[in-house]
Amino acid sequence: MHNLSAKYLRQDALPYIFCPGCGDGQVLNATIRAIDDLGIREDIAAVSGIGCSGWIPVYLDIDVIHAIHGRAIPFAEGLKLSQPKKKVIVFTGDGDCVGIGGNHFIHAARRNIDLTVVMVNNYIYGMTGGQKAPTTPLKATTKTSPYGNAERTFDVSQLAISAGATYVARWSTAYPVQLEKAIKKGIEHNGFSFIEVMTQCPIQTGRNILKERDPWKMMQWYKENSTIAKKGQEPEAGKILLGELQAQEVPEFTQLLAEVRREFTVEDNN
Ligand SMILES: Cc1ncc(C[n+]2csc(CCOP(=O)(O)OP(=O)(O)O)c2C)c(N)n1
Ligand SMILES: [Mg+2]
Repeated sequence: MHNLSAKYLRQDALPYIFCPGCGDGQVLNATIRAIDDLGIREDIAAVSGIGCSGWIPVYLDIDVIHAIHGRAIPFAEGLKLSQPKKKVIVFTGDGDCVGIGGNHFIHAARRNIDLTVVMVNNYIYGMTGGQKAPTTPLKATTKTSPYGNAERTFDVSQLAISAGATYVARWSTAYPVQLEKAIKKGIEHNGFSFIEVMTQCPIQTGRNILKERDPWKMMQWYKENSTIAKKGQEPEAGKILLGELQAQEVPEFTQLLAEVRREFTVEDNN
């Protein structure tokens, strides 16, 4: 067994529930490498919602809360507020984050609370059998859009930026090194960090949307259909924009809250 696997995985929880070729294992791999590089195992806690992607942190031998569908972010906010020194990382799916959990997501971004949210975007509700999500491409067929999806989609990274997230990056599983670096930067960033990972789901997205179930070919598809953001350069139209999309220093919520409490207490005592 690889030494990082032996060091970080709960051996008694293995084997994974992930299907063969699922990108969730690659997201877990990138996260383990980021945590190991930063040397912060003791200072980190993970929270996830419900969905295949919600299982990503369950295998990590650190403090983990596997919460309820759409509510990973509020659980994480509660944890961060009670233990502000902890670095809290959230694993969520596209349905979990911006379907049922959309309202929590935008408000946590607006507050700029110090969380690192890693969202697996597989274009679909994977765990429940392939229903359309707010990220399902227009006209794509799914179990709940058999004649094609008539809904426009969320660009979730842009939504995060508009709502106030102060670190935003989007990569795909075809860029594991860049993904690990983005997770590291997200953890180090003091504020709301959002990392969107375009991830192959060979079973649901492969069967229903991309009509290609070979995980390698799916990763190639993501590579061919994406473009990397470069300063001063217009991105290629119609492609998925990857790269660091936002990096701003703005006062963080738990620190602002402590400041407001201090000011209030001083005034109250006078
Ligand atoms: C309140 C509630 N509503 C619905 C469900 C059923 N449910 C479980 S996971 C899921 C969607 C999962 O999709 P996503 O968040 O994209 O995760 P993925 O499985 O694709 O990683 C749904 C609808 C639930 N568990 N709880
Ligand atoms: Mg999904």
